[in-house]
Amino acid sequence: MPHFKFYYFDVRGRGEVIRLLFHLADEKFEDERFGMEQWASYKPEMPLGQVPVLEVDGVKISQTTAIARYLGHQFHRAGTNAVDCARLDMIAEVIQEFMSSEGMGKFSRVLLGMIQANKEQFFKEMVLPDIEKYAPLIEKFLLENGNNGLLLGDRETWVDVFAAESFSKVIDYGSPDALDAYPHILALINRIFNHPNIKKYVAGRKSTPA
Ligand SMILES: N[C@@H](CCC(=O)N[C@@H](CS)C(=O)NCC(=O)O)C(=O)O
Repeated sequence: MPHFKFYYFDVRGRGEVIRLLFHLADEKFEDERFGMEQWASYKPEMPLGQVPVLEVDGVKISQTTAIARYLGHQFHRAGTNAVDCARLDMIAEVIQEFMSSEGMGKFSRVLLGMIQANKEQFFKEMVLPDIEKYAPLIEKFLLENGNNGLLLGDRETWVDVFAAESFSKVIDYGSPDALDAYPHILALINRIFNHPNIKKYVAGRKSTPA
């Protein structure tokens, strides 16, 4: 296995999916966490001036989906043929759009106080509409796969982890009932976060504001 070093802020944000993929695979990585006050010294070293970034034997990879897809292949948590890989990419793009959408894209910065707004009101007025737009699409893919709590096939892939982490944030930081209308997404979250490796990591994880 290569040496992995992962760079991200000391929050879940966009980066936690990568940490979860390492824990799911039970693979070691250096988890380099930093605060906003240290960011200026890291930023010039990052390929796109942003994080998350994964360094693989000294080579830095940026963009959440590129890193997660790479780990999916590395840890055999990807599709097993080109069509399945493309279908997983399609679903991952939907999740990435959700994470970059008008409300959801800003929600972490609201939670961290970087955008001044009332958290509850922002969630209700800005994030809920994004959930209503994107959650039905994910719900449909889950149903099409046979209602086993996974998006494709019968083994957890990197995209299942990406979807579970992204949607669980609206429950954990928004409202506990935010996904009540989407039982298949709830089943996916339940399945991923009850995987023994992930459950063990989350049980010992410190709580963060975003
Ligand atoms: N499309 C990128 C977005 C990355 C991104 O927005 N990163 C933010 C943190 S979540 C960042 O690095 N902000 C600091 C900056 O831009 O200076 C991805 O998904 O990785």
